[in-house]
Amino acid sequence: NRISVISEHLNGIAMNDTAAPVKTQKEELADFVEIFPILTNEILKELPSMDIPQKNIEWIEKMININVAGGKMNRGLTVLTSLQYLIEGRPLSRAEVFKANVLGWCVEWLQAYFLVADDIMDQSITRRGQPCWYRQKNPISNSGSTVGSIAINDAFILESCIYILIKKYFRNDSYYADILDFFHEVSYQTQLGQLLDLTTQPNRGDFSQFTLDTYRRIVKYKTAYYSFYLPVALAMLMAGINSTPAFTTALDILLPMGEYFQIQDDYLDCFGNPATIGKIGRDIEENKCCWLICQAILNGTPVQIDTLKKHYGVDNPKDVEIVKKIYNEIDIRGIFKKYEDESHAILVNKIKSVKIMPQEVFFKLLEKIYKRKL
Ligand code: GPP
Ligand code: MG
Ligand code: MG
Repeated sequence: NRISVISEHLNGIAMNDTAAPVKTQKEELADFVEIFPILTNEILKELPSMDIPQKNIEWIEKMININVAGGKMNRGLTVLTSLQYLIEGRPLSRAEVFKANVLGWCVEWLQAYFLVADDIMDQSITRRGQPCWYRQKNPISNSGSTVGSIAINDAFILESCIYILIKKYFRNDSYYADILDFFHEVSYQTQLGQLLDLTTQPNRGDFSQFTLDTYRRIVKYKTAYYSFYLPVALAMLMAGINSTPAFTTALDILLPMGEYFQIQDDYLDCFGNPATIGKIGRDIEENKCCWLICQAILNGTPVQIDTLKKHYGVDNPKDVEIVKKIYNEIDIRGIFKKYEDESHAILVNKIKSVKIMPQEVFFKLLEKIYKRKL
């Protein structure tokens, strides 16, 4: 079939060490997107020989297509972009471009695994403009049931795919074990972040843990490691960097950058356009320790905070409206704008002081997220 022809073709390229042509950003995106069906096929093609019935293979295919593809792909593209800046003075080979993109897709697979599970835990409605996977129609049932709790197992399958792909393409590389370690460690850090995210608000109306320190700890673990540090660290491994100070420098910049990104996410959860961000915010309903409520507690009057305690964390549009009204009263948009500018300036200064590796790695990432609307 067509995919296996392309697959053989690309595997040929991957083995071939000729220099990759210089490409525009659009062409790089097209290259990245092009390998997705090939990687999916790598996973699916093993299943018949494992005696997995065709209807289950189709389930996995659909589940991968819906959950892994269709995001912004920023994290996935970051591996190649970073590698290009890290390898100075010579063009990347076709094999390097291909392998960086494989690792990029592994980060996207990791994210898919997290989001499928997170949407169940957060009782979210939509993701990337369609119903969350657990709310979609069960593809093999005709009784009108949903995927439901099978989505928990699908999240596990998505996780397993990462290791199938890494083994397939990196087994013979000296840094194979390091890649595995990074995925394992970052998964654990993100799981810890998810635990913090879900347990910081055991009782509605209790704001005692809603502080910026608590908030920062949550988002460092639940977002920053996997979204910012992981893709750059993978590129660093591919570039042959193994000095601890280089990884420490990367962490020192990418964790605060991840915090900045999550604060934007929190702002968009409340004020973003669902048609643009592809999801309907539920932070207020879910009683989340998000940046907005922490700021409201810091900036509100005792009366406003008292009102928030009564209405925050209630799954009812009237209560949500009251919370948003107080956000507006304290000019949360102004507070956010000021934060966004200050935090951008701090990151720029931090990046300017980097000597151990090319600053462009970090500037490029920052540029992508500054003042984002989705
Ligand atoms: C999404 O955060 C959460 C994660 C990416 C981590 C999930 C980790 C697991 C181990 C399941 P969010 O709920 O704040 O974001 P969104 O608004 O996109 O749902
Ligand atoms: Mg969540
Ligand atoms: Mg969520």
